[in-house]
Amino acid sequence: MSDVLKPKPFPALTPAQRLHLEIYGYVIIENLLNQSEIDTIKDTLYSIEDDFKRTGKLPGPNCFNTSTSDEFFRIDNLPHLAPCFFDYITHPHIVGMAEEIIGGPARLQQSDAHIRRPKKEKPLKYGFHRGINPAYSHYDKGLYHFSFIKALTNLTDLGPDDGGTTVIAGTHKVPTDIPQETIINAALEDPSMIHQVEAPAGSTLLFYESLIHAAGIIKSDKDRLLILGGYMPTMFQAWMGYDHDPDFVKTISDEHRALLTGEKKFSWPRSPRDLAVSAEEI
Ligand SMILES: O=C(O)CCC(=O)C(=O)O
Repeated sequence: MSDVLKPKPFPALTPAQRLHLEIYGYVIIENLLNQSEIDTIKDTLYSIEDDFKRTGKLPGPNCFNTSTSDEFFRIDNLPHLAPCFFDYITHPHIVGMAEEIIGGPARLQQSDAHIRRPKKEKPLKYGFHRGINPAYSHYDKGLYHFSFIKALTNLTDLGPDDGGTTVIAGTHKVPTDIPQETIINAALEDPSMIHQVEAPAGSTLLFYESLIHAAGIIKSDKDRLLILGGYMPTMFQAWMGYDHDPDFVKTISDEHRALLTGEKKFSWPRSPRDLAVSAEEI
């Protein structure tokens, strides 16, 4: 486990990546994790699932399962459960990107890791949803900043049949005045608006949580594993059930603790980037 937060790049996104996110509501950063990081997270996740199936026990305090079915195993609230989870959630590149989009210091709001397997039952439908109203946004230096950003990294290679995360491009700015079902039905009429992640293992999908998105539909016979962190400005609460583990945060650096607890709250210096500025070398 890495003890101190290494310098976060600023800006963390290239101008092209930042513009892609602005327009489509998401951007894919290929190969953010290396093979050894990917393998360690995958092994940890499979072993948590194996232990749960054998003993019915969770891997530690202050965590929970959103699903334990054969087709979808998900463990929630990760930082204290394994060093590889902590290293992902605090990864300087990921936190740097999150802060660039939020527009100031971030706190961890949510964290979870998933194993998805092909569904036996057909027909299959997308479970499109969004987690937060697009209204929680502001503009700074002409760029759209948002209060809830997710970094979702696929831990398996994703081809067209492997069920990568699927989004309705550009819906991050479509207000809730239009019912979600209406937006989804309109998009389904023209599949060019529905974008699905295809990327090598270790690639990170960065997206505004107001973007309408879904797990993709697995048509191959492969498992799909992922890990994700959700980040918000420090003055926001953690999502229900994702509060930090009080014993664990006593063991980490001040900077890491601040990221997990949001303890700086309203002490929130703004840091807008300029679109023309190149990304800092990582
Ligand atoms: O499984 C996925 O790719 C999407 C995960 C998801 O829906 C979410 O993070 O809200």
